[in-house]
Amino acid sequence: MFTKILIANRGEIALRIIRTCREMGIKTVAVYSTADKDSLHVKFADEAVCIGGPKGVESYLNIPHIMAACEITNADAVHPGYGFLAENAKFAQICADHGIKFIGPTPDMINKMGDKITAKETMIKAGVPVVPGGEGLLESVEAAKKLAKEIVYPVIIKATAGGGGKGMRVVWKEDEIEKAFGDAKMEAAASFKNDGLYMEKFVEEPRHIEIQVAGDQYGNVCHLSERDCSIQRRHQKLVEESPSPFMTPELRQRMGDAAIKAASAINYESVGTIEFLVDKHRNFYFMEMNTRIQVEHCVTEEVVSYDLIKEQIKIAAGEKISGKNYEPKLHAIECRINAEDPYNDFRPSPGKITVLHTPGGHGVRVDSHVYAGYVIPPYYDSMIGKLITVAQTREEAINTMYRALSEYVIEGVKTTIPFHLQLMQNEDFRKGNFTTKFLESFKMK
Ligand code: MV4
Repeated sequence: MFTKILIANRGEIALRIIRTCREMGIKTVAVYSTADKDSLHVKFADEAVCIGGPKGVESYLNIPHIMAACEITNADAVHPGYGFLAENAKFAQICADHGIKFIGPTPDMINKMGDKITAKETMIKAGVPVVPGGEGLLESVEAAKKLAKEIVYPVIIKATAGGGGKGMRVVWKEDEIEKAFGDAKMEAAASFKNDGLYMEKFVEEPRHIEIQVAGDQYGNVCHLSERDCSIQRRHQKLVEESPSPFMTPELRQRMGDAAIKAASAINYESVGTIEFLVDKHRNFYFMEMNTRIQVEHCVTEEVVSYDLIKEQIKIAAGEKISGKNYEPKLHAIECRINAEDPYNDFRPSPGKITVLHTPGGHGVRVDSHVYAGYVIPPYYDSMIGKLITVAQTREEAINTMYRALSEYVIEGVKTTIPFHLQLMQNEDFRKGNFTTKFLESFKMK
């Protein structure tokens, strides 16, 4: 097992990783930007190293500075968390080259899933269902028009280096293709320095359901059931839950099998997530694989009783997993509490938290790095923390969530708490009657 892990991240996930390391008897090193000098991850780690200025590129994305911090603290492994360098194959390779274990998959696995056309080809070969579409890159507007006719409108143009909605355009008829192709290409080039595009059939009003997987260094792969992430806005998830209210035992069997096939196809090592689009007929299609721990991993932890960070560290240290799959025994919901104003188009609201009261009680978990007096810097994402509730049934988990949200007091900044309170009372949400389009028509009262 490792003796000292450097955490190349900040905020709640840095704290989350420090907590598990403490329980495992592993020493921790925090790295921080000058904007984060008063952060809890800095105070709670055994050691802390300042790695640069406030901007991501100056600190949490600054590979030479992070490697120097590893060197001076003698860390034997790096945990990248999510975001920043978590899916950066170059960083994973540099760690390997310096004899430092990157707690995650190999650079080759990151690359295979990072390029969406390659990922899709890999899935087709493995027998995992994918959205019907063209093979390979779209070479021209003419080729795009020809292909769209074959696929039948509506179609969607996506960036091969994409994910998260950037460089993506839905096209409903032929006279929109030229502009969509040009716009997507420009956006992809600007966002990823890779303007490669591909096309597939546009699945209307899908649900976003993802399967958590884990694989070890010996070829064992298991799944830990699903999370429903359909409640999102502009590709930002706001609520996640497990099990999905749309799930059936038969669908879980099929999606679980497909997820295991997907991870096994690249000999996946570490914890990861296979994202699927699910249509109203319960047809499902591979969308992408996330080769990292995700923000919403907590709902899975609560329903299957499994510390995913601990498992991820054990896998990286060369331990075997049992290989058995996990079924949800309870129901968990997570609300992302962001410093954003839900009455003003979710505009970011950084600043000082003047008053803080955190909820507690039966079935309540709060993963957060903030405290009264903490200043939320404007440089990073606006997440203040995650409120997770767990109960025997979905209805009880929602009721506990409503109660916990009512207890949560955060003053000084605007938060998404009022949004979540209204969502928990929404009839369609309570019935489990929602798709990824749900929030487009949701209005704050
Ligand atoms: C799609 C789709 C419909 N059909 N692909 C959004 C982000 C990126 N990961 C892929 N996305 C989508 N791909 C086909 N063929 C709809 C979306 C999509 C979406 C997916 C999951 C959750 C929310 C979404 C919101 C809008 C569009």
